[in-house]
Amino acid sequence: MKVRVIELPLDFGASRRGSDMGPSAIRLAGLKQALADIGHESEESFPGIPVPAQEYLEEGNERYKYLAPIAEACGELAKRVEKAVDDGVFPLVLGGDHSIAIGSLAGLGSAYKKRSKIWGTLWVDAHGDFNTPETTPSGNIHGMSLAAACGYGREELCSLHGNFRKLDPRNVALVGVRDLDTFEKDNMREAGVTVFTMTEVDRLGIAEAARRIISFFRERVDILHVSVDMDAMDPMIAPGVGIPLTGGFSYREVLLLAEELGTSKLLGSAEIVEVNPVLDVRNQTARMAVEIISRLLGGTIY
Ligand code: HAR
Ligand code: MN
Ligand code: MN
Ligand code: MN
Repeated sequence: MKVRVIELPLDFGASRRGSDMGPSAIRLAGLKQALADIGHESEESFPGIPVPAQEYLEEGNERYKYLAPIAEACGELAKRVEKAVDDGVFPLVLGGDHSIAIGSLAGLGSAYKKRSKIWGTLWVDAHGDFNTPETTPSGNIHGMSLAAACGYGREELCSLHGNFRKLDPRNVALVGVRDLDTFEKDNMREAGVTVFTMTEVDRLGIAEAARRIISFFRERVDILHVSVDMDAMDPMIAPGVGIPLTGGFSYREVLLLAEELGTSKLLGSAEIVEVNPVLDVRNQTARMAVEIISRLLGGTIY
């Protein structure tokens, strides 16, 4: 299979800067070779998507900071993701902070709509990213991206790349979740997304949780996107993220989940976000990202 790597080095959807260096850290950690090792040819989406530097931008409204430049960059990302699906290659999106998912999900929504395919998203994250400008405690758009794709939030984000709801929230599951804002929970309940909290993973064990996640999608969708926020991992294995939060996935848990997804034949695209080299230790988090990508794309130990 041919993998097209699409990078969006944008970090102003979050407060902690530095995730704009994520894509180059992931490349440096050996992404191309890791893909080749499991038999995938890869190509880059060239030239890169232009992203202005935060220092030269106006923050804009404090309830949705940097909305205009985020919408612009995500619009370009949406085009490229849709084109990758049209070209029959596997879109692998590298962030950047999680606001970039607005672009990925818009591109996928549009690509699958014209094929009449039912698609879903697994959101691997410590957070829900289901705030709206009304509920956000921070004004940071990376905490609103999943909501926007499901049609909740600012028009500029919800109608990006086409005036329709990109993703049906009933076809969304989140896993790794351990930090939700009070009103964000209300948004999620109203939308009807399915949440596998960290508590649930503890109760079931990761093997059973992975089985349930995969059957959830098998029963509902033709094709699955996975969006991996590296803060879903425990900071012991992924310290280089904007918001490290204790109690995340262990090394073996996340690789088991990724491997089960990789062998499920459901995956049509993937995205890795929030690798922050400024906060990392010897590129450990980027290396972890490469291991996760390798499993998601079918890599196994033996
Ligand atoms: N819920 C908080 C907010 O909306 C924090 C969101 C953090 N998001 C990410 N991506 N790091 O998941 O501001
Ligand atoms: Mn996130
Ligand atoms: Mn997160
Ligand atoms: Mn973050």
